[in-house]
Amino acid sequence: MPDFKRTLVTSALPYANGHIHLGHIAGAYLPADIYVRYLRIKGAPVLYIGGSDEHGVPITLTALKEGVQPRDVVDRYHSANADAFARLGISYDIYGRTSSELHVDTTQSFFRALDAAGYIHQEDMELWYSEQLERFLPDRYVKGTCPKCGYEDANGDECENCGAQYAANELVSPRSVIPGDASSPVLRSSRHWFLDLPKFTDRLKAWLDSHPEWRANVKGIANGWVGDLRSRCITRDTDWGVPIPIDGPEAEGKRIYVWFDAPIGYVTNTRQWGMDTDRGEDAWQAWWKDESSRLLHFIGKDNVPFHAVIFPAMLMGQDGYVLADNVVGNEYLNIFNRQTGKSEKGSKSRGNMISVRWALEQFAPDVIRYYLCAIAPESKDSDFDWDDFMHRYNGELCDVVGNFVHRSLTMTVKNFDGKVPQPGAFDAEDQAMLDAIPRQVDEIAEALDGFRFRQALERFIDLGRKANVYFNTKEPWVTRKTDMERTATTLYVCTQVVKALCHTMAPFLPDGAAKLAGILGVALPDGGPDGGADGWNAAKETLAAGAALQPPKVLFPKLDPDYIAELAEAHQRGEGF
Ligand code: B3M
Ligand code: ZN
Repeated sequence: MPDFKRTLVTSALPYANGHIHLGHIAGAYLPADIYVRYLRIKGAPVLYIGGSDEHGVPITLTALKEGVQPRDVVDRYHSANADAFARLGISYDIYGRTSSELHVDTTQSFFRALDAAGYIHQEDMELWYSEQLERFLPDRYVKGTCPKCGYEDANGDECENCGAQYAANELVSPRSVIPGDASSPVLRSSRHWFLDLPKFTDRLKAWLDSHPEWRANVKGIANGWVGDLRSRCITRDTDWGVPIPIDGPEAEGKRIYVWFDAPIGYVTNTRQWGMDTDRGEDAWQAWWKDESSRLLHFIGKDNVPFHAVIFPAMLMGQDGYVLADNVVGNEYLNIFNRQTGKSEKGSKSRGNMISVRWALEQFAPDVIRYYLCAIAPESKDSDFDWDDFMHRYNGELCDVVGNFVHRSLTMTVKNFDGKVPQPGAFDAEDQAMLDAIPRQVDEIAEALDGFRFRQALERFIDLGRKANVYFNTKEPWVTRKTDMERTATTLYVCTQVVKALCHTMAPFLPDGAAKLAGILGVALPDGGPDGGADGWNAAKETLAAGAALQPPKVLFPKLDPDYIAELAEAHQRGEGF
């Protein structure tokens, strides 16, 4: 792997047409945030870009159904989602918007550059049209019967049931979904712009082949696409979107397609960040156009083709852009239904999803972060299950790590005047525990470097398990009555483990880490775009005897089973949003 000077991390831009939910968090946001926080504490320069996706049919349809303007919809959900992310501790450097003026500029310059390089052409297409409303019905504005599987509620461009994608005119028995539109859609010709994806086939293949380390699920989807590339329509008949940068009647009533402009939002938001932070208009280029910059996309599985094929082609078609070094795609978070005893697909329309804002009304951010990382759907789908949620959090984070930290610090503060005790000679068990610290810290790092977040968290808990075994073997509550030097040595060793736990929990559990750092009086460096001190390997450094400790507080309060049962019932009634 080349030596990268900086890392640019992106998380998918959620549509600003609804509240973000735990499925989103487990897929594209928490893993990215953990990774970014890990780089920050290591002192590696990193920039984390996010924002709202504010164009496209999902937004205009919501506006239409509510009888408001698309602008009203995106304003509402952009701020609601920015707030939910912030409260959960998803630590973006910027949470931007694709409805901004700057984004029009970035998108149009992509379009122009690709057009000038010969990668865009025009074609006439047959599209559904409403004679009653005198407008085209792009994508989800029409529903009908799937030409492949016969599903009767298929969208105009794709079938949710079988996953098929098809041309509009293949849809059987189309009907308009616009309220009040009683006419039957008819086919009408419209001229559109297409991106010549087949021209990128060889380069895309070579690039994908150069990344054997990517997750199998992502590689599989990407290779499938690259094996069968067709030109893709990148414009739509709509008035909500980035205007096509072409003068003339053929562009009238048309806009750039949302999936062309959305990933460009990462570039726009990097530009915006540079200006907001007074680094200048060109600051974004160091992140996007310098070979020593590493680009990472964190996304849900359904977005893989756009991040591992189409957007990379859009970058390849211009000069100087870096390509993603990894596309970390996740599977889905399902919901375990306690009544049926079955796992079901989580979705807002089924009423079984849990929104971030609702979850934050019930739990501290660290509680949610812990469970979603513990069950992260990395290589296969996973289930959100209330019993499992309580048992994992209470049984692992509270009982193993929280409990060890609390009893170690309480005994130390009480028996040694609020200071790290002076140890005596180490016996074999002390030494084994001390030796385990750097090993375990490196193992957690190794998992994080490989984007295996579940495993990283398991290794973190494992350090707590080892520490509890040590504590129980040494019985400082017994030796305290007979052998103060022995007790001092034991608690000195325990304090070193507590310190390592503090540094290593920081990427996963930022609030717990900050509290604990305050108690220990240690600094947790939090670098950023310019990098900083290495606070990760500082986990292996000793906390000197004599260092002052603050009285401990409970880091991770336990969840009450009755309360969880109540919430599970409320969720079952559909109140989780
Ligand atoms: N808004 C789809 C989604 O929210 C789309 C992602 C854009 S990423 C550039 O899942
Ligand atoms: Zn189908």
